[in-house]
Amino acid sequence: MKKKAKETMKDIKNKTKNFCKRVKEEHLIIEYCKNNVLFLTFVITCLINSTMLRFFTMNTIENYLAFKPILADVAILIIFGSFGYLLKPKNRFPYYLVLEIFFTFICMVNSIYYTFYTSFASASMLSLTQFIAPVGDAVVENVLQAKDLLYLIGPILLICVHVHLKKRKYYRRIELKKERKQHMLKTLITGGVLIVIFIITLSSLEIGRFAKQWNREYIVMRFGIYVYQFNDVFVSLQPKINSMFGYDKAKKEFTEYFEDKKEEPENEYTNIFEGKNVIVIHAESMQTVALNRSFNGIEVTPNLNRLSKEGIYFSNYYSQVSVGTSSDAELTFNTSLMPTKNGTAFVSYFDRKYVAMPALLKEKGYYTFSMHANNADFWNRRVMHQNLGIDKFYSKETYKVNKENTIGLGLSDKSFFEQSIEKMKKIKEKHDKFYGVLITLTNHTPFSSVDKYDPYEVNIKETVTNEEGVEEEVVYPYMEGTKLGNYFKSVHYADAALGEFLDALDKNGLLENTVFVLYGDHDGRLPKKDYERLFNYDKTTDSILDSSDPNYQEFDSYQYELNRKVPFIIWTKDQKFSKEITNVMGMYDAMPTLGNMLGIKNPYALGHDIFNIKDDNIVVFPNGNWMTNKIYYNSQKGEYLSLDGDAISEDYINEKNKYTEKLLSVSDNIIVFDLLNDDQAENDKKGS
Ligand code: GP9
Ligand code: MN
Repeated sequence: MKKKAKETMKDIKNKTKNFCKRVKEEHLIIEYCKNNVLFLTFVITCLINSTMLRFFTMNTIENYLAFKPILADVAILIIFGSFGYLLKPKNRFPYYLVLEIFFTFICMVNSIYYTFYTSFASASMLSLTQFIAPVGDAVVENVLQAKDLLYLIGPILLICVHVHLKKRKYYRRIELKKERKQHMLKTLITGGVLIVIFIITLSSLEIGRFAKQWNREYIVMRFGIYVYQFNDVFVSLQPKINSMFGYDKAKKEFTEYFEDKKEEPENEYTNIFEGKNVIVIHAESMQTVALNRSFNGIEVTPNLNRLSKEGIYFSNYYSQVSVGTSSDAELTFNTSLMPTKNGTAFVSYFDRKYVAMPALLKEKGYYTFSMHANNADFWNRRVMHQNLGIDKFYSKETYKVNKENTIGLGLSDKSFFEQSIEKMKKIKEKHDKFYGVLITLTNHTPFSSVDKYDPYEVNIKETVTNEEGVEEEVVYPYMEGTKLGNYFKSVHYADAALGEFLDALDKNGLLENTVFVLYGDHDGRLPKKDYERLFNYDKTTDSILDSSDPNYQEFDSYQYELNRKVPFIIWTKDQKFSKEITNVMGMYDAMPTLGNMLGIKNPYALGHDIFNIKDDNIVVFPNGNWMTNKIYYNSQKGEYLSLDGDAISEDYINEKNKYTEKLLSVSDNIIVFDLLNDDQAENDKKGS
């Protein structure tokens, strides 16, 4: 057996050696180039175009040295080009010209689009003419630049090569049908092999992002513009395909659900903030675990702690995000709907009708705005914020971002807040009431920019008296060097930025007649083992306590889920509520609860006003898990953790499971089948 394998290896070696020798001696490469001029011109010019596009758009060293997009581009071009060999030589030019124009078009459109939007074009945006039309003229006037025309060199070169070949009677060659087929197959296989090599080099993160397709720059940088664009068409068509089947059933279920749903009654909080300005902080990855926690006597979040003590603090509040993370949090907070089962609402279903908090406040005369110092196309916010009823989205292009004020993903929170205050002062001058949401950025995974903030130590320091009677400081590393430790440092920075922001708001009179709201958008996706260290640290051994130790605190997958909760705080400068709400609550309960205070109602809310539902509340998660004050139920495993130690009946679980399934289905159908649009149209008809 071993001998046979050895012989085969030897055989392959010899064959390769002979082939290389032939290539050298018979000038096979030169021969190949001579015989495939048109095909090669097509591949090379299109490759130059796609590389040029990446150079002109994402101007970073990382991008210059990127090999993967080149591999992907070459593979795609070879595969498309291979079919040209099925045609007779004289008919190939039109085929390659059409392809060349098509690929050049992709590069040009993206080049122009990038100048305007700092992102890449998406087929899904074709249906967005109502949002894009107003900027159409501006594109021609201000955006079309000389570099966008450079891509035309590709087709021009192809035409020149064709004219030259024609003169040299290149097309008069006779090729048999069988030969042509063989040629095509060989070329196609080469392209296929390159694709396989490319796929092997991909990481799971790259594959995951490719499937979601929202981080467009990332995908173009790894997969090249051509693969990006084909995938984009596929992803853009998905919502259309999903909404083609099952409309009647969805509509029936929807109607029944809302017929059965009881209207929220009024309570002591109804309209208490009617007419007040609203400032909402979407706090990136802010988790409740950081609140009321100290290291060496210094609080991680002194400002949030103060707000939570003075305001209304919902201390058992859970984010309900799916793959859409930040954008899902925005969706659920503002509409009381759940994230979609497939794709994300912000990216795949941006053209649906939503009943959202900003839009309802707009109807009451509010000016609505959002501020976030990242690219406006990130999570498709440019489009979705408008759809949710936001008058103006102040995105990255309205902020001064440079090396000095950048931390991690982009503009530091401190600089973001400083610059936002200036914008808010102007807004206040012009509008008598406003609703504004500020989306922070610094406290974003991987929390590794620790050297960029003021030092905050997450170790344990103790003063001990040594044998000679001298006092000494002993340091135990505790959370230093762990991801969770870095997270606390990052949160400490985010909290300090928030504190400065509150001071500046106060100084500028922006806290008068204003409700200040803060929510953590989702957890920081921190390692379980770091929590185990946090709760079970044994400083004498610098390790985790043994599970047999009486002080050992169990931290299993349920504890992990429970720890993912995020803060939700409603605070005003002049009214001290000092109230903690401990009933479990989901992001989808924010709109009914806060809406009731502001005097707005969303008849299609899936959550509840916590002051009405109280102890009876249920938090449904997108994966089908759910929790109440009594239990956390894991639907994948069909197991649960009792939270109050009481036995749970099967009926209780069955009933809640049914509720969860119905709610998730209704929510998804509302978005996929655009049911709010239809329902409103029907109501309008009835009214007229
Ligand atoms: C991006 C920021 C982070 O602009 O909001 O998004 P996330 O990665 O948390 O979804
Ligand atoms: Mn986020």
